[in-house]
Amino acid sequence: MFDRLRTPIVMGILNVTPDSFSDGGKFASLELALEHSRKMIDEGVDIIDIGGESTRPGASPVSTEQELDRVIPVVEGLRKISDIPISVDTSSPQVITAAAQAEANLINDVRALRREGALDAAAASGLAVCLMHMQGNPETMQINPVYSDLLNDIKVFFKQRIAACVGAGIPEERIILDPGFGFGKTTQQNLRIINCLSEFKTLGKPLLVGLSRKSTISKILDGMFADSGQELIAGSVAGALMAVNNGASIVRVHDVAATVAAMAVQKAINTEVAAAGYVKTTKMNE
Ligand code: 7PJ
Repeated sequence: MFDRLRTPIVMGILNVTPDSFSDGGKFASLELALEHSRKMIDEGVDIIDIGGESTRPGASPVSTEQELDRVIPVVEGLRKISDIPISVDTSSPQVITAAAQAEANLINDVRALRREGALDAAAASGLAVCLMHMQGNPETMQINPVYSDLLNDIKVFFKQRIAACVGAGIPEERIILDPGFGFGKTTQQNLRIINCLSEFKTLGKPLLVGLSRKSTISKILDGMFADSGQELIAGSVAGALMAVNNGASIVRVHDVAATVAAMAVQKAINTEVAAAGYVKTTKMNE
């Protein structure tokens, strides 16, 4: 699905929850969701990740009905106006199936298809899947996370989930891995994951990293500035660049324009070629 795209890939976040991490539910209605999607497409986003369940620390679960109501109309609406690749951030088998029918391209599951029925739904959908590592669940995951060996524990988890996917009929080539920055990890563990990201490359799968505007970034910056919000964007962009230089193929971000620009400079330096190498193709349907 990604062959016509440049790498690294910028995944733009489209939250359709009333209590989203930083969007404050601003995109809760279809029109606003599509407007925000158009803006991200203009800014050069490669794939849009639509999520209807808040997985912020302490968040409580959402019903299947609610999630379907929030997510599917946005997938259908976006597919009508654009051929941009669409990812759906879900753990629910019903949402996976409906997302595939609505012509989504990727299932992004923070629970790595561990919910009952999710593996089979994902296999039947024929879509690519992103398997994210999370210790515990969103309600309790930030209460004293403990690992015997952080990187190895995550690697073992990835191997188990890859085996489960393959067993269910999901081809290896459709699997993306994500170490789950902020999901059952201390600040220091999050930093180590980014610093040692290349360790996960041995599994031979593309890596996705999401650190945009997360609390580890704000903790690093805490007290340095008056709180303008700008520093959280700059900090998130810096984190995304580090993730890419350490092997991430996909970065999941709120701030598309800033990330695309920063990555163009990063690529120019890495390749010693001044051209950003990014030719904007029209992704809007007329
Ligand atoms: C992630 C995610 C992440 C993947 C969220 C937030 C919290 N999916 N969904 N990776 N985070 N794959 O955006 O702050 O890190 S929700």
